[in-house]
Amino acid sequence: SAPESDALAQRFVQFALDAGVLRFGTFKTKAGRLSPYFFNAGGFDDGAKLGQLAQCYAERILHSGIAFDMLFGPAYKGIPLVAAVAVELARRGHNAPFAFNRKEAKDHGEGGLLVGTPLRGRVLIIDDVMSAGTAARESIALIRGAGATPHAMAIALDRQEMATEVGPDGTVRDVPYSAVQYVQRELGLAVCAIAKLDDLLHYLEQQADSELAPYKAQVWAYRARYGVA
Ligand code: OMP
Repeated sequence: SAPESDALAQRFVQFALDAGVLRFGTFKTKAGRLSPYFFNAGGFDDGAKLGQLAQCYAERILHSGIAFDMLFGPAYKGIPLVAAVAVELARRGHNAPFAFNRKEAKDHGEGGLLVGTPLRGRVLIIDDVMSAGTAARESIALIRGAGATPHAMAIALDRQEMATEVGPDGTVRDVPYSAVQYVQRELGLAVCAIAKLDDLLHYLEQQADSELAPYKAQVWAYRARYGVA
């Protein structure tokens, strides 16, 4: 039966499908898994789509009640995201400073790896997708290194799949919890996602007669193989 969902998540799944950001087929993820779906946030590639995406983040962040003193967007994909979300939060009466990082340190001018307001206080990380959690760990280390507190994370999609870890012998293995669960339970951050795999499944369950119907079984099978409770 269809997993539970909410109106914002369902609107967002529809929006991502219409924008071609969410696609079905055969894709290889960063962790090397063959996935029947892929979410490419780079496809929110015009002003209207980026604005609509920012509205979804702002709505999820404000409804979740997460506290924050500033926003951080990890390079590269998090940079336009954090800027757009900062504009939308300000429009809703929650103006907050923001910063982002460079991947390469500059050796002239103002120098350094960070651009924007110096990291301080409770930082809310704005990122696109969480699968195995590699990107999240990097942001958290960077914020701690700057003396600020990685407090929360807002993402567009939580794939709700098993995180991986490297064993003592160097082999990569699956662990029975997701990256989001790890970041929440072990690192103590609050995490909110506009949508998650369960919301996609809820959406597919409503599509009995559409051209998406054949993908329903594939996505369920992927969840059975790699998903977490
Ligand atoms: P982790 O760093 O392992 O959590 O994976 C997140 C990254 O995976 C994203 O930043 C993307 O580079 C990529 N990704 C997507 O963008 N969309 C997906 O649907 C799946 C992945 C992925 O490779 O797992």
